[in-house]
Amino acid sequence: MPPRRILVTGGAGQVAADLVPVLRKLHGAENIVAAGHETQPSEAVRDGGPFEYVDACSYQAMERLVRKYDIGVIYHLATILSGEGEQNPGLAWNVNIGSLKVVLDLALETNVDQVFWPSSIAVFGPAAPTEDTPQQTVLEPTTMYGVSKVAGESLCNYYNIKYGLDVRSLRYPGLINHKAFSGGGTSDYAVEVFIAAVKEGHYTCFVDSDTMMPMMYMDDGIKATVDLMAAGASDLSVRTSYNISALSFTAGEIAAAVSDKVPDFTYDFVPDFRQEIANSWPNSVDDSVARRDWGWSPEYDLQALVEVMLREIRLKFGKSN
Ligand code: AKB
Repeated sequence: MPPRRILVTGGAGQVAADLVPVLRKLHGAENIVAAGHETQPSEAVRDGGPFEYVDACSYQAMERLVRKYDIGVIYHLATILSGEGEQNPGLAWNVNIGSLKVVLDLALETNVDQVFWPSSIAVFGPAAPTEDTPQQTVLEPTTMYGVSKVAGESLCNYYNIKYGLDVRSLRYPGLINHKAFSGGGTSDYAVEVFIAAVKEGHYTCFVDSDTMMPMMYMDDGIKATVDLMAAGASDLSVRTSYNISALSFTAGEIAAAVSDKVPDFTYDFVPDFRQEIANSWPNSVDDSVARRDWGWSPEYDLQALVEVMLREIRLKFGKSN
């Protein structure tokens, strides 16, 4: 039997820039179809295997793609993030929920038998415990992004219970990477600080210095995604979405850690509308269920993350500071 072909939507996005090359290495480049909407993908994603443009909210367009490549697994990464979602709540709802419904329905109608969908720490709101937020707790988000992620988690769970569809999901923390930059997220300051330090020598952070949220180096996020998808179905006790955790630090702590390694780097804090979003999210989450069910554990601590990010960002922008 030839390997099942995999479709990755959101192919021009932050997670796909790292996930697609890993999947191509694992399963063969020709078996991984990346699909993006309008924005330019990274060169590696576009040139390293099949790439298509698609509107993931269009059932017909997605069906054409799934049938053309005889897709068996979908990583449905297309999403509008929290900051952009607060500025255009209608778009966030339509894209985040509309496209997920398309993917789940399409899976039932075609040969797709496994779906991955990213949720987020944004499912938690101010009513949830702030420290070590449990897997199961009150979900009352105050952003449209969070609302769409709670609804999406319930939809995934419903398709699993009602139709037996093998849908798997992670509540991603803020993901820190260097291959493609997200844009539109609230956790983006933890990436921007590296780019600004290397390119400009100064960063004005859009949240206060004592703002804390769960964060993770992208390699750990990709490992979690691949490991969850490879886990035995009978080991999984959660079909909404798993908490995963790696690091928690304040905006001031990450800026100081970068400043330790970049001479003359200066920074200040001028909060904008994203402060309120960040304030509504937890400081840390409890991922003991993911650890127990499928052996999740992260590898990167803050020091390792700062080292690799500075090395890669310097390489990317040809700087040696
Ligand atoms: C965002 O900031 O919107 C995302 C997330 C934490 O889900 N990176």
